[in-house]
Amino acid sequence: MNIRKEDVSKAVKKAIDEVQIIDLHTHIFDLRFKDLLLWGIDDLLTYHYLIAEVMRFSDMPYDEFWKMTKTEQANFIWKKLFIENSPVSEATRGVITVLKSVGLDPAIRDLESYRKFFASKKVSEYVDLVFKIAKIKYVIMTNDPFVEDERKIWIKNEKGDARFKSALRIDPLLVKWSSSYLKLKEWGYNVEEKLTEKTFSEIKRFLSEWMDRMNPVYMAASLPPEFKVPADTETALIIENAIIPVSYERNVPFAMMIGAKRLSNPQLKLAGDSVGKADINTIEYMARMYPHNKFLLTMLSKENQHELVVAARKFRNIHVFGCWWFLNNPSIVDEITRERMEMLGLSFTPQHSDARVLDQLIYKWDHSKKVIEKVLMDKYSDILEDGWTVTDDEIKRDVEKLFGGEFEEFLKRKF
Ligand code: RAT
Ligand code: ZN
Repeated sequence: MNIRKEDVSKAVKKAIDEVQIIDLHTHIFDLRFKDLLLWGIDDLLTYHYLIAEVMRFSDMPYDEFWKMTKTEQANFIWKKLFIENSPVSEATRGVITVLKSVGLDPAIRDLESYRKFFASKKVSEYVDLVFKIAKIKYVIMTNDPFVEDERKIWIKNEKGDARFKSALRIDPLLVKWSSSYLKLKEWGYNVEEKLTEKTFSEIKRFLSEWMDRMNPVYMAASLPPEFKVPADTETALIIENAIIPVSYERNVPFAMMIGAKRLSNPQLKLAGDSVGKADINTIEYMARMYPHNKFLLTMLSKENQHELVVAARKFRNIHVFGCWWFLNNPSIVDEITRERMEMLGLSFTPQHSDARVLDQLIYKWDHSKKVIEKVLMDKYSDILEDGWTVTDDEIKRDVEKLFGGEFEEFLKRKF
């Protein structure tokens, strides 16, 4: 039934509230990975986004912070960012949203009682609870075969939880070849540091074997602002001679997450990465040169967003996803989502969570959904104003596309 103008908000809200989300990029793990799955209040408080924030309110030497136990770090962060200051940043606000959503009272500000609540939970039940609250259909993990703790679980070939799909993360191959080739050698691949034909074919064998093992939805790498293809660099040569052919043969898209400046402040460790503007020519070159390949794209710099959308308009083998990391703040999600919708319609995925802690699925989605809802309401209002009509079913269809449906369609297409 056609919706009246004044009822559009309600219909969009309902569709967004009910949609089952496909979360394209996270760092959470299923239960097979035991301690690699982070959850609960102490993991929430020691999230690297909060570590970066807390150090701004302190002159504690970095080493001293890293020497503390996780509980001590969490106490410190709680005191500084929640008690001595109001939690108005996006990452602190997220903790409050989680507390409230799991039924705790943020107003009591009692860290010990929150700890007791999480200690009483069984992790398997808690996974179910978080998926239920956040309304997640499935998440895609980040799976790096070069991380020993992960690798040893994968090689057991145990069956996982269908709600956790995998993504084969290949940063070490692309950005640390001088050490990664030694690992490949150790694992029985006949490679040498020099990028010979034999080495490319062994890298391809490595990727294929890990694809057999992980059944990944895509291959992914986070790449620096200076990322450039074509070029006479290890990164570019490995991409064009190994990643691109395997990605095509196996029909496994290559996700490029571009613009992360690693360890700008090494003292902050994982929290020390920064951002830089990247060169869009590389993306257009790859999409043009390899029209039968599929590319998932997200860029970290706000300054790259407009040209990325334009590139996606030119190349249908690019699927743009997410407001990544430093962009995942309501004001920026709002702007970028409008920009994308105005130029791509519904042919993109506005958001992924990047959750590192299970519970973050709740707040990252809660906050993003509120913004996406506003954008969509405005867009429907504009066309209704001019006499177009929409039905409940059409709104539901559109919302499902934005929260993973269009991504799945992209995966099915053959270019
Ligand atoms: O958002 C993050 O947590 C970052 O540290 C990165 O993990 C980034 O998302 C990545 O996947 O490289
Ligand atoms: Zn990530």
